[in-house]
Parts: sequence; C-alpha cells; structure tokens
Amino acid sequence: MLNSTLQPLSILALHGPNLNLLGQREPGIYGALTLAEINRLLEEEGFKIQAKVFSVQSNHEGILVDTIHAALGQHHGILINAGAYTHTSVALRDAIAAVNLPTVEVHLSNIYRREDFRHHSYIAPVAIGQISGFGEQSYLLGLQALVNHLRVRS
Ligand code: CA2
Repeated sequence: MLNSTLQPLSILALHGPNLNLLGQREPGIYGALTLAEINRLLEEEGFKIQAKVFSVQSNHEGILVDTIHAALGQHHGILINAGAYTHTSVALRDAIAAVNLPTVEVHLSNIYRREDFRHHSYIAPVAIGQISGFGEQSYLLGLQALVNHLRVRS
C-alpha cells in the first residue's frame, strides 16, 4: 500500500488511441504539440508540484485496462485521456472503478462542442473530475487538480 503522504506523489498519465499522432495530423483540433512534448510538459509541471509523472500511450483497449490494473500499488492517481475509448469503453470505466485510484479525465478538445457521440463519457462517472477543451493545458490543469486532490485528501 502506497502512503500518499510521502513525497513525491506518483501519477500515471495514460493516453489512449491515436494520441501518438499528435502534432502530425489535425493540429486545428488537437494542437501542434507532439505527445512527447506534452509528456515533457507534464514531467516539468510534476517536478514543480512534487509529483513524478509516468506516461503510457496505447492504441489497444486491453493494454490500457492492464496498465490501469498495474497502477494499483504503483501510483497514487491516474490522469487519463482515453481518446475515442472515452465514448465507448465500459471496460476502461470498470478498470478505473476496480482499482479505485483517484482519476482525472482530460481532453484536448472541448468534447461538448463537437459531434453528439463525443458528448457522453463512460469515464466521467468514475473520475473525480473532467477537464476538456484547453489543449495541452487540459493535461496540466488536470495534473494540478489531481495532485491537489491527493494532498488535500491525505
Ligand atoms: O479531445 C480529446 O482529447 C479527445 O480525447 C481526442 C480523441 C477523440 O476521439 C475524443 O473525442 C476527444 C481523438 C484522439 C485522436 O488524436 C489524433 C491526434 C492527431 C491526429 C489525429 C488524431
């Protein structure tokens, strides 16, 4: 069992399908930064607030589920952009509920200004909160909110 009063906190940043293409396609929707650049920003922000951020990206639902399971006992919280699985995956939702780690859902785009099918999130009901629409800032705001939640709670 991890003791969340110990410094620094350990955070899993989980990126879902197609996010490996960031910076290469559709910059008008998802911005110009690559995933590696976003991960670097997360590491830098984490350093400032004493949180070590470990980033994983997968295009495969089962790997994302396995990674969430493996987070138990390894990380204090999860920052997740589940990509399109946000709108389809009961399996990801169940995995987050099962490990019961504080989880913040983030999206680069504002999913509520887009197609109707993006308006529903299976993750939202098992997340402590959701940040959507601020590009890479969504990740940084989400990290700050998650770390603040973990520190206040402990
Ligand atoms: O806005 C977000 O962060 C999304 O989670 C991104 C997902 C989308 O399915 C969600 O509705 C909202 C899509 C990620 C695809 O990423 C790409 C990056 C570059 C080029 C093409 C896709």
